[in-house]
Amino acid sequence: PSLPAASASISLDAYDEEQVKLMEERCILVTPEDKVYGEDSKKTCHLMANINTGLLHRAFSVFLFRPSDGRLLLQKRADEKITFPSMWTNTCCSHPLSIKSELVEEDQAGVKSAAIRKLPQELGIPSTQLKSEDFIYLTKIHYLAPSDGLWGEHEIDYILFSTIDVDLDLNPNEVSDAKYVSKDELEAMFSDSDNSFTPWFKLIARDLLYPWWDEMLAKSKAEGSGKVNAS
Ligand code: DMA
Ligand code: MN
Repeated sequence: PSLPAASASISLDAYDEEQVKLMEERCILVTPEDKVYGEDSKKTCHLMANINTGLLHRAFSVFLFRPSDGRLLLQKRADEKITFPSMWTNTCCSHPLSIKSELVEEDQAGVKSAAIRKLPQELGIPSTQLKSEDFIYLTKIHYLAPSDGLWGEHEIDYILFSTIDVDLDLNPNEVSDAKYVSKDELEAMFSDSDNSFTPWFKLIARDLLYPWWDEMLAKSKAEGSGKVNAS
């Protein structure tokens, strides 16, 4: 990729202070083959001017299911978010940072560690309820999506599934609502034009989610926990 365009000239004054601070985080720059070659700020990585030159970074998307009924936990992004505000999406998304522990590629340990950092920060899940071995890595997807013209996403996104019980205490600066949904309830939400959804969640839901979800439900049943009882 060519060098990113200037990011210093784009003002963040109009945005939420806490979210502006997070734009200083150091994201991991990767090639389309997901080979790490550097780092840059979250701000630089999410400006469409830079994405249009090929700038690509590493991310993760968590899908958390409730063991008792196999329902998926969705969140609604806070109005304060700079990219894709006020949209419904999967449980939690963010970026592994360019630090030693989150750069580890063996067993996808780096992205799992980033997920264990962000689930408490966004949803208030106690860290004690989160263990690396409870996250299953499914695949990674390369996608590009504009948000509002100025901002967008261009990522290699690692998909992580987990079927665990958690307590929630939403951080209103990140998440304005959350709910557990069955497949039918999710379809009903998609059909309601009052709801908007992030482009990556729509993409994953359309192409990938349902076979995995079915397999997860079947496996929970087969394991004889007898706990999952989804319609
Ligand atoms: C970025 O999510 C990651 C993906 C997969 C879109 P985000 O905008 O929620 O990141 P953060 O929570 O760090 O702002
Ligand atoms: Mn991103």
